[in-house]
Amino acid sequence: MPNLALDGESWLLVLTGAGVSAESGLPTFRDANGLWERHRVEDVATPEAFERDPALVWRFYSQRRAAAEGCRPNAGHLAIAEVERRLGDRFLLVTQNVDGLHARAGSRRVVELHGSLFTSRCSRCDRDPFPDDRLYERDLPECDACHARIRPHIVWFGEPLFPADIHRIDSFLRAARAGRPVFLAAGTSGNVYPAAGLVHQARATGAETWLVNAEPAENGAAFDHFVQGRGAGILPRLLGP
Ligand code: BJW
Ligand code: ZN
Repeated sequence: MPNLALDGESWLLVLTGAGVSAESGLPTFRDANGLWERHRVEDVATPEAFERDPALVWRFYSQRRAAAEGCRPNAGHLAIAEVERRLGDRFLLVTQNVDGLHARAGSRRVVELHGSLFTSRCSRCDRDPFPDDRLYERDLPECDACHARIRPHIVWFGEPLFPADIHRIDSFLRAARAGRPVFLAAGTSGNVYPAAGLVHQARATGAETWLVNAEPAENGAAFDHFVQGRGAGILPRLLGP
């Protein structure tokens, strides 16, 4: 089993996707039985879907809130939290997952690139996003300030990422040039951009690039190393001292 051999010079940027939470019991998106087998993306994960049928979108995200609350971080999440404790500020985790499992495993330097299941915001005014773990079926929430609909704080297709997140990733990669940058993607199919382009950005800073995934990824050709298999088994050994 390979090991990243991280040392006092290493700077590690980790990108995770749904495959990392699969062994906690949460479905991925694009596998057989994945979320996109059971729901049309255009019905539940676009701003147009929310305009058209907010109750359907809230049911989808309420079910996912309940599912995420009912499961626990696995050995992959824990290994990622552990390596952060060793590297400190030379570590950054970028997750496409909205399930909150990395934070529950102890990760602190986390960018939630596609938002969070447990945060909501107004769909119209710029009132701050707020923590929210309620389940909505028919009585949908409205903004206290402007009475527009409250929506999940999720980045849907066709929506831009949060500028502060992009800035944080760019700053980390710039700082990493001072040492030995390493990029690791885990449990992601490499289908969704801009996240799938992060490997190219990391390569441009001179990073060595690793992929851990159950199957070859769409953007797999961009990685120096591919370790095929399950995250919960591989990550503790790959990231271990
Ligand atoms: C295991 C495992 C185990 C299983 N161990 N492995 C450039 C080119 C082409 C298209 C575009 C482009 N740039 C932008 C686009 C459009 C679009 C896009 O990428 N479309 C593609 C699908 C073609 N991107 C966007 O719209 C993005 N926005 C944007 O670009 O804005 C630009 C803009 C600028 C200015 C103004 C306006 C716009 C936003 C993308 C948002 C994605 N949102 C979603 C849903 C919301 C979150 C949620 O509800 O959870 O995010 S889509 C969905 O896919 C979700 C995920 O985070 C994301 C990635 O999926 P992930 O994590 O990779 O999961 P899977 O299922 O695909 O893969 C899991 C993998 O794990 C599999 O390979 C398994 O084998 C593996 N696995 N078990 C290890 N145990
Ligand atoms: Zn409002």
